Amino acid sequence: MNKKILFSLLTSVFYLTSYGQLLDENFNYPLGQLTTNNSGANVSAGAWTFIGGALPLNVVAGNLTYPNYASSNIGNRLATRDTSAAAEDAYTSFTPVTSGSIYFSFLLNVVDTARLLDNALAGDYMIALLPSTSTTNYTNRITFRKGSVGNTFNIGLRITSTGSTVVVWSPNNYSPGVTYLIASQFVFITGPANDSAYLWINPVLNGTIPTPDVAAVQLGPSTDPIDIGRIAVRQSGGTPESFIDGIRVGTTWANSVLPVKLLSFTAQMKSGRNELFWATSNEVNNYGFEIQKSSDGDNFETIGFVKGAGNSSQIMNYSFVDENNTSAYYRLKQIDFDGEFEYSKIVALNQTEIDIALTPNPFSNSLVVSGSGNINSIEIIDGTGKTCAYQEVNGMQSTINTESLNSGVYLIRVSNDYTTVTKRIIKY
Ligand SMILES: [Ca+2]
Ligand SMILES: [Ca+2]
Repeated sequence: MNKKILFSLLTSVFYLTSYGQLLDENFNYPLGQLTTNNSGANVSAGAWTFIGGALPLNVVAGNLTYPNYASSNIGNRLATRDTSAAAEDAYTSFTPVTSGSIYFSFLLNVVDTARLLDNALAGDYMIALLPSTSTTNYTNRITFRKGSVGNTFNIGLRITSTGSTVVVWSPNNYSPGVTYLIASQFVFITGPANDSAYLWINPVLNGTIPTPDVAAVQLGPSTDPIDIGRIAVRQSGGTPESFIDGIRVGTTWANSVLPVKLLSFTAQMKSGRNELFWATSNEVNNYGFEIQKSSDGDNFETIGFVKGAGNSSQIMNYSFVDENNTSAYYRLKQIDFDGEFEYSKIVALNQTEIDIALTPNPFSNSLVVSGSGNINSIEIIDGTGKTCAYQEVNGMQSTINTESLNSGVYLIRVSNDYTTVTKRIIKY
């Protein structure tokens, strides 16, 4: 029996909307100058603000990619240059954070180490955090200098440039032409001149927070920032020509550096029930998913729970069956073991087309009408438009008595709450 009802099927690829996620910058902009600097193209449409320096930051074609990183291979990328001339610095803003931690991560691919400062020196910084009202009080300065062997570089962390803070260097030499994932944490600590910062280079992305490569503490007498609300990209004579991409900022490691990446979320009405399917590509600390349903897309109730993988770098497939096949909105509430949670986008499941099976056709004294969803009514209409038979239905299948009909061609009209389908039938 051809028993099929077609319904709308919505599929999308996205990340879970992170609780605690403050910025996800993939440079998904047209190519050209990032800001309004010197009447520039402003391809970020004001998302980035010019601080100073003439030679502009440019969005250029191509992407940086990094396995299992959520902001990999999206949009375009940012190009920085090495120059002794004044070059543009710019920042972008996010909701200011005043306590706890702030994490940020980005992808870096250095093109040329030629102009980097000698490794006996303190180097120069290229990315840093800023308070929400400052363009000068840089914090968590991600700093570069020449490596200990030719054509390599070192990466270091300097919490500020004031007071007696120093750059703390990773001991490793890094190479041009390789994309690195760099992550950093700033920690607000009660009391003056005592905040701390951490740095990771290529952290493992399939577990809990790894041990940092570098730790730095604000030594004073400088003043700790009152808040952090901006991240800046900076160019100077001591920073490398490079590509930067995939800048993420958040208040937790799991929600900034490594969110659960939801590859797909699909809903379909099938066989009298609603089926949900989703897949993740990496999970950290994932307790599981509450399945939430709504009739209006606004007020959701939890109708089920599916256990998560905990920690995984594999593609994980999940499904859930809602036996109630009404039109509905669905979303997932992904919950971490520590109780933090985030919602997926909403998938709407609306019945937009009904397809029915009529057995037999041509028919004689009875006709079986089948759908895989509920049918509310069946109506048979003759060539003059007159209703010859009508039957209310509460179910997916019904048999209608057609003994009283004369031989000939009719239309059958099958309806439910959402739609009506009309087909041609013949009585012999
Ligand atoms: Ca990108
Ligand atoms: Ca402090």
